[in-house]
Amino acid sequence: MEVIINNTKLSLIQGDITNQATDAIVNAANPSLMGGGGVDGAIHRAGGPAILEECKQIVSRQGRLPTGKTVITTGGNLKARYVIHTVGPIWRGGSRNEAELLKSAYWECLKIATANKLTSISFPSISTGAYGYPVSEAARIALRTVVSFLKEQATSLKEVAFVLFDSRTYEGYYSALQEIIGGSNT
Ligand code: AR6
Repeated sequence: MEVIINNTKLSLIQGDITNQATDAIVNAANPSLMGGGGVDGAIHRAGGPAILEECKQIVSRQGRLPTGKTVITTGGNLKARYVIHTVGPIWRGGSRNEAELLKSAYWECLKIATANKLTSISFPSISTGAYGYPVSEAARIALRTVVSFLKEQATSLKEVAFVLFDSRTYEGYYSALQEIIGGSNT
């Protein structure tokens, strides 16, 4: 599924983000930036040691990455030139500022991509794996944040893709996008 927002294509794809050839892919990391399971593990495996090397340098300079913030590194052996690492919130029932933190993770990725004049970016479904965020709520926040950014901010981005690993997650994002572009909840 795809829609155009202010000259930028927003698309939903089911697949493996490590195969994406966009300028950047986003990693759902943890504050240590030392790798992990899920999409984080897959990106470090596919991209090779150059990514971890740069993450180590960043952490030694600026410390752990707070939730909702981002850093950018090489894409190593990936097709993508860059990896934008962000940390989504751990789901703790919804009253611990999770929604704001998840929004911030997406917004900061779009900001750093724009600051680096990138034209395309791919996102995974941040926080909905090991961090336990319910997919339908996370999808609404993710897509609303991207749509608001594209409507409000000048950006170099011509393409924003969500690369969703399994059909359940894809369906959650598909329903959320239909609801948002249907205009009922923007
Ligand atoms: N391509 C696209 N999506 C993927 C891929 C892939 N190759 N592999 C998994 N997913 P998770 P989180 C999906 O757990 O919830 C890590 O250990 C997955 O099916 O990767 O933000 C980090 O180091 C799910 O839909 O990230 C942190 O400690 C989505 O990516 C922690 O997990 C996110 O699942 C972060 O947890």
